Amino acid sequence: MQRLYIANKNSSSWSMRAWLVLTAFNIDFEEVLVRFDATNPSFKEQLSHIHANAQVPVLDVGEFRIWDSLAICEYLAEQHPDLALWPRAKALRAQARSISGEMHSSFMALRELCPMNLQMQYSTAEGQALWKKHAALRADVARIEHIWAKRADAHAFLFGNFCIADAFYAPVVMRLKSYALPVSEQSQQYMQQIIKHPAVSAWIHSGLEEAV
Ligand SMILES: N[C@@H](CCC(=O)N[C@@H](CS)C(=O)NCC(=O)O)C(=O)O
Repeated sequence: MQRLYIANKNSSSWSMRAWLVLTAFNIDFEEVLVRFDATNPSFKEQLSHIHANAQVPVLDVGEFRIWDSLAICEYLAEQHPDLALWPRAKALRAQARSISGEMHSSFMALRELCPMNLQMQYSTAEGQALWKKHAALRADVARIEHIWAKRADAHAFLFGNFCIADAFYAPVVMRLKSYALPVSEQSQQYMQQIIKHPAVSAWIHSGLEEAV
């Protein structure tokens, strides 16, 4: 069976994306979690044995390994044409790929200033302080809100049903929530949709249970 190597569910946002796609679409896989914290000083060394780039996620499909979250999702979409991992309509699929690529390569201020940490309850004041101080953070969130606002149905996922693009934005939802960053009502509706999704709730549940 294919095997997905991930790090802690509390904090590994890239692992979360690939795991969510496999789980949301009921694709069989075995999960191998390599702990990334003070209890495991050999984390990096362990990762280097899994793949030379020493990062997670890595999907081992038997014949070969795939070492990038977006490449893993593209591979899964190719392997399961029967499942709508990307939207079926060509134009929507192109948009979904564009915003997933944008997530993959952008939003550095949000990623650096607000790391994913499911167990951390920041006070509103902490989030507000970051918000006031960093124009780049406000710009990242404005762009993300613009992307989310384009969805056709405010009560659905980005392209109707949950797809790879939603998995890519799920860790963003976690960050906006933990740091209580000020977002519109419309964005909050999307965040609720993501949090309620069974695969996302399962990930959050395990992340909250993890020893730190
Ligand atoms: N572009 C990579 C990024 C992977 C990445 O940065 N993974 C983090 C965990 S969330 C990692 O392995 N960090 C450990 C390190 O870089 O030492 C992907 O999309 O898979």
